[in-house]
Amino acid sequence: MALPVDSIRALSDLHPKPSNLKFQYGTAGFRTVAHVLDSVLFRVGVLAALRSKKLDGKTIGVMVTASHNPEQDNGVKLVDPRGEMLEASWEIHATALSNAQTTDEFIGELEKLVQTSKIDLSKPARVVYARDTRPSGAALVSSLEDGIKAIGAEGRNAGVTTTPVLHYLVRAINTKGTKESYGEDSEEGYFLKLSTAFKKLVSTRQTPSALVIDCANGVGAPIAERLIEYLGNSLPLVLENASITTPGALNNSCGADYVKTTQKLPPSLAGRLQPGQRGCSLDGDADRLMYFYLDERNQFHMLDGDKIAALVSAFIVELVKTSGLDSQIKVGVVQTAYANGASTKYLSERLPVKCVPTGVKHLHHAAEHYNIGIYFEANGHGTVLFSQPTQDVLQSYEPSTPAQSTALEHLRNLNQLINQTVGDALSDMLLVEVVLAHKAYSGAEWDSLYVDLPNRLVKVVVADRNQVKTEDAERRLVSPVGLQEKINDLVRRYDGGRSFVRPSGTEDVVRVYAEASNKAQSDELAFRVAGLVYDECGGNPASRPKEFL
Ligand code: G16
Repeated sequence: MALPVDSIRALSDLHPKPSNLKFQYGTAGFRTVAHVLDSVLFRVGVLAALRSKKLDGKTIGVMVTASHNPEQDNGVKLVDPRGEMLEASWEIHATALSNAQTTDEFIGELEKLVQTSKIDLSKPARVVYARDTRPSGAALVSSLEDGIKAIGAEGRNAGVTTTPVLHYLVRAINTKGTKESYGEDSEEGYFLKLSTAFKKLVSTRQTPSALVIDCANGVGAPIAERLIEYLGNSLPLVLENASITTPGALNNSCGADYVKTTQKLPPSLAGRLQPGQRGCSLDGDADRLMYFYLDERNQFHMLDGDKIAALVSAFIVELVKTSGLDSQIKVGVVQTAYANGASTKYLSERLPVKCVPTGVKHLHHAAEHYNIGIYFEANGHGTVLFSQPTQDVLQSYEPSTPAQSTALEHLRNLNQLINQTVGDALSDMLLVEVVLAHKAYSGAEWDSLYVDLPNRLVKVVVADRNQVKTEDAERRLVSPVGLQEKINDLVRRYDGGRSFVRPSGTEDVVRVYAEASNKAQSDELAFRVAGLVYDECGGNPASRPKEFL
């Protein structure tokens, strides 16, 4: 069987590639200003279908979102059959297809891919897709649908939903009717799975006080709204920043990325969050989570992905031990270089910790090496993975005391509560609430597990971010040559100083992270390193922050 070239040609001509642009499938798929993405979406539709054929008709997911990016951006990422990110070797195919200049070149690239990857075109192709609330989403989805149609694949539109729900659906569809069934393949199935497990886990605990959720004016709002119906009164939730139709509101001075990068309360929550009350922020597609609270002096305190990792790890390690399974189940944590030094110290004293490059796919794969692998990026993106053998052990294990039996039951329910396909802000939020309820912790008590080293994250716009190359899980620069030595010289002058530089995978910038033993020093170090990057990498004068001067 051959490619349906005529139909691909006819529809591809309706989605020409902008001639002057080069696309790249990066950390989180394709991501850039929305108005240039039409051809990319069409081609992703065709590619997703080929990926499905390659995997014997398994359903492939496509999510149209630009997550924490501003509203004018959009993007698209592919989801492999178990709900995980697209296999790395196919990222190259995605980039190649997106950059074919003409329809003929595109068809040539497709034929090459079919040959080199030995794709049996007679296999069925199935794609499930969804989008977030961005105004550009509907048109991009229709370009994607043209791609799916052009190659004759079967498409299922999952509508407007969160990235984690789409990942859930992909896994649920592909495991339906098997021993590894992940749940009903519908949004209802997702809500039921999470809420049922949550209610069981907190059934013996007091109902917590209300939690405020900053929905980033994104798709987390309608999905959290529906989750409330399923949770009933087991967890009182107050939704803020839920204006999904207000132009320009998405991720604007709110959301998880705003909280993490500014280390401030979103201004819209001033007066809405009471001292002592817990609050959390989702990002634009609800796969990141940031917690916070105000102390009695109205001071803001952030509880980021590192704090979530610390809270959750301690709880899981304790449950494994109490259940009597500690000789069979090894728990480990995965972080990136962004993890606060104090969190790494706290965690390493308790369990194995590994550092990998930024990006969920790296953390996810590393976490799969543990029986229970906990991974969180400092930006609030993360989850917990229970390996299949571990899930089998949890099912078959026979506890010998009531305490063991309770701990085992909690572990089984956590396995249901946690969306293990990808970081999921709402599932992670329920997980945090479970631990807080069990520990009877306030935000302040949770925060006191360890004290963060002051830190600062800065962006630098440079001529070409791809000139910046790193090694050792992004902790050391190899290019531009000589820059790392200059950074080392600076870092040495700061007490407790640490800094690293890496190119962003989602924005056209270079990121600089620095920490030191006090706030003024971490800020100064970050800006001085940013100044070095600016000078050595051809910084864009328009973007030169005044702090560098
Ligand atoms: C994406 C990835 C995250 C990663 C982030 C880094 O996040 O999914 O794992 O931490 O990009 O972005 P950058 O490379 O720009 O620093 P998201 O939430 O935007 O999909």
